[in-house]
Amino acid sequence: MARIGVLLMAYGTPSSLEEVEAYYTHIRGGRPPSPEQVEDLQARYRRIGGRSPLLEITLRQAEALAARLARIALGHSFHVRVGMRHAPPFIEEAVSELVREGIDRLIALALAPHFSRMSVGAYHAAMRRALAAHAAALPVVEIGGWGDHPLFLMAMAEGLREALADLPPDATEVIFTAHSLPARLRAEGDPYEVELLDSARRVARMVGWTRWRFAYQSASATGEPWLGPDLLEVLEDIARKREAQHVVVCPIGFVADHLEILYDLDVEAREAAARWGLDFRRTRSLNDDPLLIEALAALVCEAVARG
Ligand code: FEC
Repeated sequence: MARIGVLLMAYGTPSSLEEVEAYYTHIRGGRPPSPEQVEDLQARYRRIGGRSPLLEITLRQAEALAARLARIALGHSFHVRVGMRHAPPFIEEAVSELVREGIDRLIALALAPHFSRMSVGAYHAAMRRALAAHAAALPVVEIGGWGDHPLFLMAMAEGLREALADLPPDATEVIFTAHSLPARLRAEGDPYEVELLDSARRVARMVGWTRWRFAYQSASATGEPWLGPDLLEVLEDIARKREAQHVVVCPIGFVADHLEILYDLDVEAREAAARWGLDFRRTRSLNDDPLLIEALAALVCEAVARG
């Protein structure tokens, strides 16, 4: 019987407003943010109740995945641990724990469905560094982009169908969104955009919805161009051209409620839409939706079969 470690990785969130500065410094690769930047970020957390639910939701996803894998078993024992990129419990701590538990192989799965060198690639790099620090020569399977997984697409399509249920098709625009990244990735041949557009196209087709477009959200002010169009520009454009009265945002690049959903969409984009006279809705986040958990379990089983 093999002892299989499953490392579920997500972005990470500060546990309190006092932790925001350390968190932000970590995101910036060790460069401390200015006091104004810290205050601005703390203000966003305050608007969503003081903290983000990301860690709790990721732990729930891990618990549900562990329970599902225990039922499948395949003659193995699965050890599911959560490792965050920018806040405790860090990826490094989770890897140490799994090594201590004596796993004999590791499956690394980022809770971000679309691969980019700067997101999922960086999660895997952190995992590899942590393993190297233990001189642990374990077989590792890194699960790459999984935004084309049928169960993930079905879960997203179900949420979109629910959100559209009472809306008139001729006055409603669907906007799929994902976290923006620096635009230089395009020239580098990063698969992020292609994978995102493919997911959006498939979900729209599953729901039978033709009035949709894609926008990026949550870009940082780093002084370089980021992938666009930005969601707020798209909302303004729709309102100015009177293309729709209702907009439904489907954040297809995310699988949990967190700051970028609860503030960037539910506060910032909603307020902007209201200023422009648009009725704003968004699809529910998957969180621990059984279909998402089933998708994650299937990805792990495929990785076991491969590796
Ligand atoms: O709920 C929470 O507390 C955490 C929410 C959160 C998620 C998230 C996901 C992604 N990010 C991605 C890329 C970048 C790049 C930078 C960047 C900066 C921030 C900041 C905060 C933040 N991100 Fe994030 N991200 C979340 C939160 N992100 C806070 C810092 C303040 C700000 O800029 O707004 C720029 C780093 C730099 O300055 O150099 C790049 C990507 C994702 C989606 C994939 C994933 O979940 O990993 C890509 C959730």
